[in-house]
Amino acid sequence: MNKDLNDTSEHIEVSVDELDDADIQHVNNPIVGLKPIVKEFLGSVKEVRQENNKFIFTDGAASVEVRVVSDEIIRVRMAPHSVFLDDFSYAVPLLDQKVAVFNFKDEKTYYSVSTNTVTCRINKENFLISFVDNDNNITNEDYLAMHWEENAKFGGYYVYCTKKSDPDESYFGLGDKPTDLNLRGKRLQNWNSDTYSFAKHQDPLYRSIPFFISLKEGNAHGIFLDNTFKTHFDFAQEDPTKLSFWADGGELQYYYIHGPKMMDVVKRYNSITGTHQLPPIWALGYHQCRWSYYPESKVKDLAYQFRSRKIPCDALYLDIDYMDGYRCFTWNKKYFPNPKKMIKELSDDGFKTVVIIDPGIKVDDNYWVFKEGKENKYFCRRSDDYFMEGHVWPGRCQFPDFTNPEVRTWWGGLFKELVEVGVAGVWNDMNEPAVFGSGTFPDDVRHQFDGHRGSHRKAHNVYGMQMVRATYDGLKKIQKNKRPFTITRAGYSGVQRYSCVWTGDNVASWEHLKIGSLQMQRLSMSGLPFAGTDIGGFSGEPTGELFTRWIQLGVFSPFMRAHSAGDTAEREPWSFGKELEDINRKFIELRYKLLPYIYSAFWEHHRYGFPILRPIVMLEQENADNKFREDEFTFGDKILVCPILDEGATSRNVYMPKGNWYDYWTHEMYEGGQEHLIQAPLDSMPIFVKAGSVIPEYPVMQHTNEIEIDELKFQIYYSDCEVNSFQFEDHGDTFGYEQDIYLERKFIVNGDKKSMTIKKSVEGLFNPRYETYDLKFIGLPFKPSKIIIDGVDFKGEIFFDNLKRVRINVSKYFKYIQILK
Ligand code: MIG
Repeated sequence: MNKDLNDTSEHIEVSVDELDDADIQHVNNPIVGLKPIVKEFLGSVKEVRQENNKFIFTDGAASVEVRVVSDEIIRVRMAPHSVFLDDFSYAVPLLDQKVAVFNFKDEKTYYSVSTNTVTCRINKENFLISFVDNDNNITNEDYLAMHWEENAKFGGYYVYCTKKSDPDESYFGLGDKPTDLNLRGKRLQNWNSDTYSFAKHQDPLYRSIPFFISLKEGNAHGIFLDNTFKTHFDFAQEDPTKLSFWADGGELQYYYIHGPKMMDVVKRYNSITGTHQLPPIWALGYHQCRWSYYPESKVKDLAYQFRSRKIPCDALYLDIDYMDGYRCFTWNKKYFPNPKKMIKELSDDGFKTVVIIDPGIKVDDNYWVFKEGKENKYFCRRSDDYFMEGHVWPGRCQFPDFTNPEVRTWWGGLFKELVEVGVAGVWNDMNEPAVFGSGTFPDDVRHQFDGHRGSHRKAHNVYGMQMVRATYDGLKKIQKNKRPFTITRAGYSGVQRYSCVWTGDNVASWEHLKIGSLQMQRLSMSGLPFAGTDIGGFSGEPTGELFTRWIQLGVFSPFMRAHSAGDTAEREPWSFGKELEDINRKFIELRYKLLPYIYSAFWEHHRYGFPILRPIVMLEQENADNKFREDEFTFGDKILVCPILDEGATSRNVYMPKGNWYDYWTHEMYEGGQEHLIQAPLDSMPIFVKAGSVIPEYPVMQHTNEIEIDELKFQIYYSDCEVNSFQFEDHGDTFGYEQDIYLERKFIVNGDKKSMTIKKSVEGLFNPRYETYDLKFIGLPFKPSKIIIDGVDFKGEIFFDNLKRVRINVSKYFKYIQILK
């Protein structure tokens, strides 16, 4: 397509026959034939004005706002007739961050807006926008001027942005897509969908996270298209030189997030959309779910099995059958005659009870939830004011409009009784929203959208997020200082502020084990690190081997829950015979041993925005081969996880990033920057610890509340260069950490051929009861003759074994330890 740059008209109109293939596919106009499809493009810049940190450019008719959000984040918005929509976002609660300085320049061919790290250039002649780093490298550049197309049926516009793509550029992110980690060459869309037994590459699934990371010649940046309508991304599929994203309505509004480190892009994305609260520590234990465990005797037996077989477990789930005719907030008294008593008994045994709550409210005038919703006009309505009705589990249902703050408050309050009964967590399902038959709501359903009214086209992708937000806020209010635990299926960017997610109805197959690993890594890179799969696969029957390999991956799933559909065989860690039960136990125990490490990784996310799972490409983004490594990742920054994902495999190749790595099981050391063949019979899984790490460990517990620690264990891995570690600790279930009631221990480990040192400092006001540490030094290259602690010779016994490990007990107040040859 040739755009006439000398055209002086306000916009440039392009009719459909002037567009090449790559543009035609963007055309999605339902009234094709009534009128030729015309795309309008920004023309040349005529004028610019500044309002604080915003710069508004216009071509005489349309306007573009460039806003400095932070040193590394710039937002771009486009308004076809210069009327910007309300500046409202469910995703971004923190729009203006600390901006040190920014500058505006009027150059010969372009205007520029720059911060300390990035410059946004707006070409005067053709309105093309580019982003440039401090070394004058263009990191991101428009291919076409932003454009739009009127939507005659609904009003508003389809809005488009087309940028250049480098042949070597890769793309990552976009949430739960069940496809290759590197998205180059794919076209994907976001429209929350209930996708039972989804297939590899199927799109879209349950969540809409319109955020991606580009990686080009080792440098990364991110784009977050904050638009809740159906959004589309073409990652150079149609044309290897173009990247396009567009939306079926709303405003073209995107954030450019500067890198160049992928890790920083994710952290910065989380800095605007928020991070998870710190989960209650029990939420990080092993959870057992099934559709459904009922009646009460079945649930009690399940609890009994866990404890008598000594398989750790923190939470049991009640799926839809606990309710009376699937009416939310009721109990089936035949199955559960006294829920309060049952939950109390489970709790005495160390089990939390989590219950499911769906959005569909049964149309039944004798049901108080329906009556309240009806009286107060809380349910969604169609364009002509009819109620939005659809069939789901309870039969004919109506659906609360969770985009209305008043409805959210009401909904949040409904949890009072469940909390009083003792329920510890809430699982929100079917909130895409899912409707039997039609799939979801029709487009014309109206939503309040926090005062920025819109149809379901605009509200669909945030419906689930607003439901779980109502749930989270309600629980938080009712439980006071106790951290809520919520889990949701649907979500939009920012949902991490309210909930963890699971990947929905997967399948008991080896392919799905791989898909699950990909989805968790991708969710983590997309700002939603607290995620997990249905361990074992929801539909279908896993073999014992598959289940065990899934439990192994599950140890390193941020959310670790086994779940299965009701029409499958029983699926507990002991369901596949004694031998596999023992292996499953060993790995669930590993989860509990690593809990203080896992909990610390969650703190690092909450406080600093780090992802929890980190694909290899994030660790070594300059190595081009890593763009395609997707079957291993680190959990936090110290543990390299290499799950076995193939049937019958008893070994695998492991790529270790540069540096030295210790086998978690044998303590053998490997040199990184290369692949190693690692043996992994069914009772093992390749796990490696980075040299210099300080890994805290708990004793095996049956649940997180079982044992008060009387001495904390640390494994300290020798390194010949300086390495930082930290460990986080607090009460485990309150918001005390917001008042600095927590403890963050920082360690620095270093070594040479003749000595090893470890320095410790602390931050925060929490003081655990135990007084000593049990320290195990691993991989020492020498036999120690002397240990000095804070300047004083250590007098106790020094255990040194043939695996070059030293073990000592020391006071928790130590600051400095030296081990000498
Ligand atoms: O229509 O509540 O993804 O985890 O067990 C199925 C029953 C509804 C779908 C969820 C699944 C849950 C199931 N639900």
